[in-house]
Amino acid sequence: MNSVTAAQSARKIIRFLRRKKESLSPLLILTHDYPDPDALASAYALHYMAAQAFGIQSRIAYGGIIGRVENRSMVHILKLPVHKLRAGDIRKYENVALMDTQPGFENNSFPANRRPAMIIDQHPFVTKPDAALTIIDTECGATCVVLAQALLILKLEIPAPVATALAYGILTDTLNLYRSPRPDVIKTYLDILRFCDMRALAKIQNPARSRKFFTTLGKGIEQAMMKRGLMISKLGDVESPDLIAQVADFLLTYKGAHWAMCLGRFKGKLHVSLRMEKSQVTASEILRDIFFDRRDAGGHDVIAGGSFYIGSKAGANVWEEAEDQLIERILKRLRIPAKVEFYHPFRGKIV
Ligand SMILES: [Mn+2]
Repeated sequence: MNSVTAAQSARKIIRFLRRKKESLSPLLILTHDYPDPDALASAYALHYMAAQAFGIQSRIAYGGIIGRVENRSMVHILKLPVHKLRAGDIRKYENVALMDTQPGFENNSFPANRRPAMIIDQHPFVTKPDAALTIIDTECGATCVVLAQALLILKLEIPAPVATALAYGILTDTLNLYRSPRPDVIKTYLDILRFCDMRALAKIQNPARSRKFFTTLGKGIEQAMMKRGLMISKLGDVESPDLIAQVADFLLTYKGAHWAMCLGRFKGKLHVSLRMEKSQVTASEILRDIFFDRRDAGGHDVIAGGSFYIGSKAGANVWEEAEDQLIERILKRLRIPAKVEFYHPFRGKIV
């Protein structure tokens, strides 16, 4: 059992920044690719704290794109100073802080042969990562809880955009605080909430959705197939990997679905999202078990994701084979008998 509190981790970060402030500036704060609200909020809070309390200049960068419409509206409404990672960035910056990810994870653009200055993450590691400061708190609910604690401990003024980003990061990563095992997670959220812009938060949570979102969701529903509480949907090519996660989230809400797995193709990679109802087993462990390389998957207790390269010029049969293999493996892993047939719950006559 992990008995660390967010405050203990936060104090470690503060001590580290205080001790290293001269040598850390300028700092590159790198999130995982296709950053989610937690990664964005963590990076933004570190960026703000480093400058305000320690005079450390930093730049926030992310690989991939910000795909999910809520996340784009978060960046837009809160005016988050985040930038797409440029080709020379990692070479240029001696100091890199990895947020909500770790070196060696497939989900970030950090080279495996470099040692980051800082790692602040909540995901269980496969091999213990090495950095000047490593904070991995697997029970903090969201990585940004630790950063929020640091701001509170420093008694820094917390501007509304920073607080709003943190609150949204905590809400999304903990499924509205449902998945927050420790009382200090809820306490941190409540402490931050009074600095929030609630109007901005509501706007971020209810963005206007594109036609692409609806057509992808429509395809996800049409393609959905079910077998003993496991719902699987193959989306084919998608415009952004975030859509795969969103469709998986949605399909899991179907009555009787205990598991939802969505597969989608994006830029030569097969992306997989796995969602589960309860967490007697860990979703990320299951996804790792069925992947060909365990390092390509990660996540939490009820949410997991991963991707691996198939090839941008690969033929349809190569993609299908990889998808079918994953489906075969998840059935085995969940001990669902092969002889039970899949059925399409949303096809056919509507009565
Ligand atoms: Mn996170």
